Amino acid sequence: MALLPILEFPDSRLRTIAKDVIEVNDDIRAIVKDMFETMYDAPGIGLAATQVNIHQRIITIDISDEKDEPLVLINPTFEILDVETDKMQEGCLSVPGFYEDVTRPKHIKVTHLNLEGNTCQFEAQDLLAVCIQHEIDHLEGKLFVDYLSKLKRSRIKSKLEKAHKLQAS
Ligand code: GNR
Ligand code: NI
Repeated sequence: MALLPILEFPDSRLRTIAKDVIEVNDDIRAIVKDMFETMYDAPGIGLAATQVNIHQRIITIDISDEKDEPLVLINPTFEILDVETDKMQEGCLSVPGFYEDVTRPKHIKVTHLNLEGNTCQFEAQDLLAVCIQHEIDHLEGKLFVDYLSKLKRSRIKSKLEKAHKLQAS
């Protein structure tokens, strides 16, 4: 049982590209358990292993109101099913306190391994599709602030750096 510290922008470790999980074993299942605890505690609707400084392709998600629909995606990939996009206000546990609109494909097909190591596929739309794309971006070293203007991103960076300096002193 462990809450894992969450890296915050502009920490360069958030730019690490995660590696595929080779085998879904008890070590991976222990990481998933800690990630769920960390995500529910934060609280967030999703968490990518990258955010807790574990550079393997593992995502936890729960977009339900009751927080009783945990979803684990190991080695996730997605295909865009529809040209339609959706603009949604996004936030990120690694960019605390900032919320900005991001446009992404609205309808995707996700392929992943489950906790038993079996390949699974499903379609996702709306908030779930947004969340999955946001988390897969993390595994690729990408953050939602990368979709914003340079000016907005640099303002967010300065404010967070200032906050981190205050926290350290
Ligand atoms: O908790 C989160 N909320 C959220 C809202 C809109 C779009 C994406 C997200 S994911 C975020 C948690 C997080 O940072 N996951 O990486
Ligand atoms: Ni995030």
